[in-house]
Amino acid sequence: MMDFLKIPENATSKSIFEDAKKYMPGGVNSPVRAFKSVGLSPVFIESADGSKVYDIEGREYIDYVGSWGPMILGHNDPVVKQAVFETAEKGLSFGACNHLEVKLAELICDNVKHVEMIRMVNSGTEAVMSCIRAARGFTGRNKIVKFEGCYHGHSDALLVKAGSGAMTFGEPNSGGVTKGAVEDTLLARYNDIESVKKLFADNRGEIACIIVEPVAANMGLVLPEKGFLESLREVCDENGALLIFDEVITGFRLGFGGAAEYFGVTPDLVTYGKIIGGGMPVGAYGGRRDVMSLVSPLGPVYQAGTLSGNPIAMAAGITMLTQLLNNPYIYEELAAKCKYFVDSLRELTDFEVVGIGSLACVFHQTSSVKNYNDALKSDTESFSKAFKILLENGIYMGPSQFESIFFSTAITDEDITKTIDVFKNIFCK
Ligand code: HOZ
Repeated sequence: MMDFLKIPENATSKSIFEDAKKYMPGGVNSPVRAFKSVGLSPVFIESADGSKVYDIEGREYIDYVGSWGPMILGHNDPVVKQAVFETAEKGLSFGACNHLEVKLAELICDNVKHVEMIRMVNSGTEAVMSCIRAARGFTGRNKIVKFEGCYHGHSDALLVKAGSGAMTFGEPNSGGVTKGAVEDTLLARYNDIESVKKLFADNRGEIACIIVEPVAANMGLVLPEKGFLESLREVCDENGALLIFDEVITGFRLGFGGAAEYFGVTPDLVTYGKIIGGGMPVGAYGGRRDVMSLVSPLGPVYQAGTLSGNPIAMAAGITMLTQLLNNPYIYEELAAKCKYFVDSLRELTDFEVVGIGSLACVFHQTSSVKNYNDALKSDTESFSKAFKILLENGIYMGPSQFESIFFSTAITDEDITKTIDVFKNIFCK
C-alpha cells in the first residue's frame, strides 16, 4: 500500500478532526457530516463493505446513510467495483466524448419513459441549476416555484428555506446569496396546493417551472399527500409552466422510474444525482426532447463541464443501473426491509415514523408531518440523544433530524433486528 494511504499511527477520529479544522471550514467538505447539530465529533470512515462502514479506529457500524443514497446495493458492490477498476486502467479523464456516456444515456432514456434526452453533469446541485436554466430558456420566463424545506443543492437561487444542512443549522436562507439571486424564487408550502395556485394567480404568465422533491427527503421524510403531485401537474399545464421532479434521492430508488413512475405523475424534466454514478460524482438532468433540444450546442441554453460524462463514473453508473433494471425484485426486497423497520418502530414509540420504499425517518414528535413547519416542531435534543446511543451501539444514521434513513439490499434482517433492539432501549428510557 502507498504510504500516504496508511492511517497515521495512533490517529483517532477526534485527532484527525482537530487537524481537519485547521485546514477546512468546520473540518469538513459538507456541513452535515461535521455532526455539529448532534453535539458530537464526527467519525472518520476508513472503509465500507456490504451493509457496514468502518471508522479509522476499527469500529464497525451498520450503515443507514449509504453515501446519501447511491449505495442501494450496499458498499463495494463487486460488479460496480470491477467496472471502475477496468475503466481506470484506460485513463482517468479525457474531457472528450467517450462511448460509456452514450451507453448510460441510452440505458436511462430507453427505460425511463419521461426521459427522452439527458445531459450528464457532476452533482445534483449542478443538475438542478442547469435544469432550471433549461426551463427558463424554454418558457422565456424568470420565476420558479420551490417548496419550503425541499433541498435542491446549493446553487444561489435554491437556497431559500432550503432543507438538509441549511435546515439543520438553522440557516435556511444562506449568507452570501444576493437578493437579486433569489428574487425570482417563489416559495410554496409542501402538500398545500392552494399556496401554489396563489403564486400562479399572483404571477400570471411569469412562472417558468415548479421544482419539487416528489418525496421530500431533506426535511426528514415527508410524503406527498394523495393528489398533491397530480395537482402540481395540472397547475403547470394550465399555466404553461414546466414541472421538474428533483429525483436526486428518489430516482432509481423508489423504482427504476423513480417517484414519477411510483406515483404515476409525469414531470417535464427530472434531475438525478449520485445513484446514476454508482456513488461516483455524477448528476444528470433530462426529460422532454423539445426542452432538452435547447441545451448547448443544440440550442442557446449554455451548460458545460470537463468532468461531465467521466468514463469511470459512467462505467460505475451503467453497472449499478443495469443491476437495478435486471433485478426488479430488488425494490420489493428493499421495501420489505424498510417496512419491517418502520412497523417495528411504530410498536415501540408514539413518535412519527415515516417510510416509503427504501426510505424512512423517525420524527421526534408525535404529530404527523406534512410540511416544513411541521418538521421543525421535532425535538432535536431528543433526536441527538438517540443518535448518540445508536452510534455508540454501532449504528450509523444521518446526523440530523432533517435527513432520511436509507436502506440497501445489503442490510440484513439481523442488522435491522439489532437496530430495533437499540431503539427499544432508547424509547424505554
Ligand atoms: N446534505 C447532504 C444530504 N442531504 C449531505 C451531504 C454529505 O455530507 O455528504
